[in-house]
Amino acid sequence: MSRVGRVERSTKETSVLVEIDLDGSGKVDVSTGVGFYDHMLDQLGRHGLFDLTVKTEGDLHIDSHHTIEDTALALGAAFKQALGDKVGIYRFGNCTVPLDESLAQVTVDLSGRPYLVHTEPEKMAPMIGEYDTTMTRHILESFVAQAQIALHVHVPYGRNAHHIVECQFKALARALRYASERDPRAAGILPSTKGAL
Ligand SMILES: [Mn+2]
Repeated sequence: MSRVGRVERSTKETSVLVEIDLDGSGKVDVSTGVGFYDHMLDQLGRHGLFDLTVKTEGDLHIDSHHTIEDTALALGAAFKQALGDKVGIYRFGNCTVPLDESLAQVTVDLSGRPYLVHTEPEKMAPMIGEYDTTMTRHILESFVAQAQIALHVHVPYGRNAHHIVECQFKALARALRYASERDPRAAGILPSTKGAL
């Protein structure tokens, strides 16, 4: 049974297409028009071992906000769709990833309930190319709201903005991979005592 999600989202501000295959091999084809964001989505697919296609055309003449946010919303929705009934998955995942001087700790529960806890260094360069670094939290909020997962992301220390953001996406990718992978001991079992996820 394939675990794929496909979401198309069109507004006056953006048009987004996201396709994700949770059981992929990290094949990524991403274009949002925001170079650094493409680089982050590339990390997500590569380190999550998801096959990921993202095509976003947004109102970049205003700024990159709508383009980044709407892509994250569609990505969250596609991820949820791909998870399907969640039978036989690990459900929980965590990963800690260093990138030189920066460290990201990510823990996820594919719980069906949206909740984000996020901390990162307050002092950071405001922009990485066209990417506004305050958007990282906004991306995570948007993804969580649509994917309906509990996500805790912490960067206890870090100095370089590129590193601080990138280690978060790498750790997120791995944590999502571990949580969404099939547990060979749990075939046919829904990982919840409540009987619903
Ligand atoms: Mn917004």
